[in-house]
Amino acid sequence: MNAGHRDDAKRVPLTDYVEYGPAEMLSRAAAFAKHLKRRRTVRDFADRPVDPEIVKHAIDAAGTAPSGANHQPWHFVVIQDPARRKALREAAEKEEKAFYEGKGGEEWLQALSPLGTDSSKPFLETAPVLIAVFAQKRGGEKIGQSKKNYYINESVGIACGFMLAALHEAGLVTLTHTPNPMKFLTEICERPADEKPFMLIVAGYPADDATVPEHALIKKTVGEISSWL
Ligand code: IYR
Repeated sequence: MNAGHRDDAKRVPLTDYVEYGPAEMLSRAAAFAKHLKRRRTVRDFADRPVDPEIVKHAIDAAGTAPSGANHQPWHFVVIQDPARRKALREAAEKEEKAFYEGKGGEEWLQALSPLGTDSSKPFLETAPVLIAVFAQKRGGEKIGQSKKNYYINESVGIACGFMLAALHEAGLVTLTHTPNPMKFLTEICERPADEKPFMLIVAGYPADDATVPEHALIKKTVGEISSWL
């Protein structure tokens, strides 16, 4: 009765939940927000290597994201091979050049202007971690299945958020990069044609002289981004 689920589907006890006392709960919530507020999108990367185990943990964290029907409609390609990275950079910079030379349209280019981005993407070759995220139209809760997937963008978006938080927690800086269009990733990453290239996540150590745009420090307040009815 009122359980919010049917009892005939096989269920197991919730054993992973830990309840904190009210004071600890509050301080954890505050500390987590404070920690995430220190995250910055960085475009100036050092070429220092990162332990691949850290990347594996970040993928593990991303893979815990909630997803439509628990189909986990994502695949992460860690691109290490220098030849692939060179090809990727060349393809991305070609698209970006067209974008910045006008294809993006006046309003979009004006919105980006305070970020100071342009078509040069050296980090695609120099940053130690480059992960291409793919969204799967078909799949299932197990590898090899080909059922229809649901809420694909929402699911993969949340997984990317988890991954960014995990990399930040490990002490790395990150960049979400979405070359537009990014169909070229399919071939470079050897993925099937029915998977959609979703996002590139770049991570590593910041360059010694790394800077971030002042514009990116403007954040809306809790009062501005929420209504309590
Ligand atoms: N993909 C381009 C343009 C770009 C678009 C948005 I929206 C940004 O927030 C940042 C950049 C690029 O990566 O330069």
